[in-house]
Amino acid sequence: MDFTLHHQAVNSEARAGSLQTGHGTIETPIFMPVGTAGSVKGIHVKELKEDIQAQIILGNTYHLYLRPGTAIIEEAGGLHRFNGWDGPILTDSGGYQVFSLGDIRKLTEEGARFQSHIDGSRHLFTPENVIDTQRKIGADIIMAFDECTPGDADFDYAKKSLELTQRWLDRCVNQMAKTKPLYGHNQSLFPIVQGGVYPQLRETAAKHVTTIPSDGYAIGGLSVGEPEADMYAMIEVVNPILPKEKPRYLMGVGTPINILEGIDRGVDMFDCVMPTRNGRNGMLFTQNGIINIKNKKWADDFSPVDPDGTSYVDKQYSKAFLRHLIVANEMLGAQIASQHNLAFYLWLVKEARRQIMADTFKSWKEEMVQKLGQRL
Ligand code: PRF
Repeated sequence: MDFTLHHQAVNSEARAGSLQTGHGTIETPIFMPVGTAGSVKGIHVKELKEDIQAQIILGNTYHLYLRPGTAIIEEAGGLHRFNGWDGPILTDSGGYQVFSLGDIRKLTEEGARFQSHIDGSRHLFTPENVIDTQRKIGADIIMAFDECTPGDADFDYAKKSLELTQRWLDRCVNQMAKTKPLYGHNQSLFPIVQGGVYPQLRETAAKHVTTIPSDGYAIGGLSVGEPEADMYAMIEVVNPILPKEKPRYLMGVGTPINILEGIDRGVDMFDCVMPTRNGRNGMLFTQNGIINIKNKKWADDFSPVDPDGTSYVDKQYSKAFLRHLIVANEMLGAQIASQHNLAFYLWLVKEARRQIMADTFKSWKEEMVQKLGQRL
């Protein structure tokens, strides 16, 4: 998997690159829509590709393993065949999803024991079987099995947690070496940097992952309840240590502003459920700020959903109609809002890339951050 850096911004760590995968090239910086159970909720593959212009989507090992189960996906010929998305796919390892289960999971040296959120059945994820499952799902990018350290962990907890993640990473690397792709395309393992909100631990973690030759590196354990300033500070500690010539992926982040701040600090890849989850709930992201479409003030606003938007839904439907759909809990409302938000996120990273290439990123970003924070 080759990563080419095309341009480095002036007075910013922002970069424009391209990442070649067995399912096509990804232009970075990029936002990756989340398809937890194999589908980006409410969005057809055709719309993802043609209207939203997604270049890579995410799947979750935890969810796919529990339902429909790995055997079905393998029988289908991998997730690409199963869901009809022929672009690149990244799967998260389950480290974060299991962590989110709270008191129905237990971490040991061996791995994570947990109960299914669906039927309460008991399971064990280990670094080895999580790699095997991701091999079978057939993701182009496979994530290492990690413990996502909670945002409020004290230093001792964060240190022990990081050390466990590091030992698990070594086991993931061994398992990758012992196994092969099943469907003819290459699969790359991305290690994950943990370390809580402690610069010293983040530095150790970043140095450790760079000893492992990889096609890319991820930053985890952020946007998990810590102050935003800590998140930015940790990115600033980690990125200068990670190799310049490899893509950097900030996991599970975030708002449009978080994404621009991440790009400014040298992050290349992002994912988040926010555009779809918040969209279903009536929150629309636009260039001029955030709209809560449920607000009474939109009830008789017959102007387009977003006159500046790039998706066809932005001009096809009015704010008043979309408000009506969301308030009435009509499923089309959730679909329109998700499609609008995803198209906006993809526009945002594409425009960021254009500004980087034109050496105008920094001033554009400052201006955008002002606008994006407004409530309309
Ligand atoms: N680890 C994994 N997936 C993740 C995270 C992590 O730390 C996060 C944290 N924001 C989101 N998704 N494996």
